[in-house]
Amino acid sequence: MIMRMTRRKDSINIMQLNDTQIAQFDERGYLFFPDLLSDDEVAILQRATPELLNRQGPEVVREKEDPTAARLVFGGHVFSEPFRCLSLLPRLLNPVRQLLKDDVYLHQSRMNPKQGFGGGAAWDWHQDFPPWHIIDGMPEPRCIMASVFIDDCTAVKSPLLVVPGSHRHGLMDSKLHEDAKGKGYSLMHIDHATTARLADENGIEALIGPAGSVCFVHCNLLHGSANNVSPWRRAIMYYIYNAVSNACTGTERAWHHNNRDFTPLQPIDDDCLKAFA
Ligand SMILES: O=C(O)CCC(=O)C(=O)O
Repeated sequence: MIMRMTRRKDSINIMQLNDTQIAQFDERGYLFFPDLLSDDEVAILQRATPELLNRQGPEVVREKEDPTAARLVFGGHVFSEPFRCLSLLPRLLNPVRQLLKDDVYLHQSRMNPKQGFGGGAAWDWHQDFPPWHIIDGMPEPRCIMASVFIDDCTAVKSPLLVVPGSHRHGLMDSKLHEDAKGKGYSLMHIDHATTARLADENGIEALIGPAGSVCFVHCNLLHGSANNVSPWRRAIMYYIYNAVSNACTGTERAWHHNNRDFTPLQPIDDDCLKAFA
């Protein structure tokens, strides 16, 4: 489903979702905007991406089959000024605050570069909320994953797959994925029978769109993706915004998994990325 957001340049606070869009998010669990960032903004973010991917340290989870390749890079909003600015754009923050009816802070950010030629391995079907609830002590599923397409996400680049409406089934039984054990991240997959039942009821949709598209995804929406066997990278930057009144109580995990700074984020100038041109 393709949406457009009302965007006027004269005020950073004026971009708002309308009632239909809010109702669609509640019904389907996601809202997709194919043209939220301009080509110039995308070029700036693409230039800033190698710095994230070349990072060494505990914030980087590596691909099982190729330890030289990053599978996830957490915390980019702290290491990279363009990605910090992106997280504070009114185009992202305002819709999230509207949908959650609260101020928000960043629970985590992570880039999934999904490298080509199979370098970006599959993600089994899962909801994002279970580990945040079980490990980080996030009380309720009042959290949204703003997924910013850094590269084009086409049908051949193993796009993110979602089961529309599955978030309405609440927290499903899930198990820590074998690949995540001991790696510091927390993929918990949903069993095949449940996935099949929900997919039969609701279908599966692929999130496809040009670089600069943004999808706001409910944290209980069932999603996954296949190996990227194409030659091309398909990077997505995920910002996990949590309602301030839903702050996590756990302290077990590092800041890049479970950020403890609950200060409400304030939108900055919607054109701020241009300063990096
Ligand atoms: O980007 C992808 O292919 C999947 C990532 C994902 O499911 C996640 O980060 O929760």
